[in-house]
Amino acid sequence: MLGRSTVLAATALAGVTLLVATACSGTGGMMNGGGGMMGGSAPAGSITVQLRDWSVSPSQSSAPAGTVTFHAVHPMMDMMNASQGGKTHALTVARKNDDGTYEVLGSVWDIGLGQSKDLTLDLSPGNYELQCNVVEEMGAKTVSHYTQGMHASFTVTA
Ligand SMILES: [Cu+2]
Repeated sequence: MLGRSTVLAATALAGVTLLVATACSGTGGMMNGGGGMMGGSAPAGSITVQLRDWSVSPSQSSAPAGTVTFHAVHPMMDMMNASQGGKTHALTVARKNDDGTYEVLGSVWDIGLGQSKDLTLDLSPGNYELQCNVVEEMGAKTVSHYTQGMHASFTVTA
């Protein structure tokens, strides 16, 4: 009697373990709130934005108005440049106003080497800029990622 219930319990436990393993492998970034350790997988329909020293490169430079998800990636290959800064990057989506000023709509910060974070926004038609606004103190000098070239224009169409 005792032996049989032990076997049943073990079988049930094995089933649960298998379910958990399947759920994790399917979602990637789930374990740490969307900041996948190894880059994470891009959500369906998202625009991948490569953040490197010193460039911002979206997989497409425009999107139709509505909900847009940016999958911001700081690729492992960027480690070659680590000595000049760029330990972490960030992604800010800013709308460009007619008077030349920018209005920040959303940001994700602290994207370390090999990591990614997602940013979902509801965008209306217009001109935008994708920016990395990280500013680092490198000894005596201040390194602004934006000034180094980390920005790209982005268009939202009607
Ligand atoms: Cu940066």
